[in-house]
Amino acid sequence: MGSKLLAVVAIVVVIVAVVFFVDTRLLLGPLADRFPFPGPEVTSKAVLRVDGYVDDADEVPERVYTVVYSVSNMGNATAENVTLSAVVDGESHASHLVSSLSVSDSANYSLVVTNASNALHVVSLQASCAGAADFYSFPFGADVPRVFSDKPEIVKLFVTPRDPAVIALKNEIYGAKLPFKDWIVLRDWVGKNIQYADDAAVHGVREYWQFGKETIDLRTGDCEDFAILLCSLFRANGVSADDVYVVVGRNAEGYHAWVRIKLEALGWYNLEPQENGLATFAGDFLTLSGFKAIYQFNDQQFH
Ligand SMILES: [Ca+2]
Ligand SMILES: [Ca+2]
Repeated sequence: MGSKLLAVVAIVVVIVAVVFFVDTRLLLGPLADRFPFPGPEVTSKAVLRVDGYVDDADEVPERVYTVVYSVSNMGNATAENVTLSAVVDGESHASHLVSSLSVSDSANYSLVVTNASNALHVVSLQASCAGAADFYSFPFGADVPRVFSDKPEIVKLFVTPRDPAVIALKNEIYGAKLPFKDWIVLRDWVGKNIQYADDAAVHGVREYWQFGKETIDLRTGDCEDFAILLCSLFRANGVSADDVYVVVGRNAEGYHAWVRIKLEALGWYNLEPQENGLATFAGDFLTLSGFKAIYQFNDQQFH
């Protein structure tokens, strides 16, 4: 009886492990190729993407900045009646209506910001049409403050799924992809390849939030740096802004930051980015128990 029970437990453990850890597409892919099941229907859909940067900065004495921005259709169907707005420091600077945007086409614009102060300015671009929307923010004029902040427009800038360094790392991690689920592969890389280091030891200040690109270069960081990089990687990998966040929280001893992700079968899951893939479930639970969330954010949202 005892050995039968053990066998049942072992089978259940294997099934649970397969469901949560293994990417069944990779296991079933070769089978599906041999026995062609009816595949998913190809749907036609417009997919919008906004992009922008500061092209020309005449800093002294007038502080005039030229912001170049665009909306592109990355989907496989024409986008009709696309609205695009550019907001600088919370004030609308321009809005456009593109009646028709063909597949792979872009509409390009620029605006000039005059008499900008030497403080931090934030540009927010938003595009939408029936069935598609995109949003992107970026700063100019001054360095983003690197200390703990509860200002949504500041903290959102730290999650950078469009940074070429983040995208390159995501692609590099997949170059050596094992048959595990995407979120396990990405968290495993971050947990194994980024070493913990105090902000004081690396930057000489008590608190210093690093952009994902900086953590990739340094290969060191503390809690928020791990969480910001991992959240940026998840977003670069296509996880919706509704489904993954950097969480800033605290317990009796102090502040901590981690990642919260919505998993298919499991729902919301708190993940300790300093741990590798083996820590999934038990390790995450032990490390994060006792912490209470203060706020959560990604590049598009702040709650
Ligand atoms: Ca820190
Ligand atoms: Ca830091």
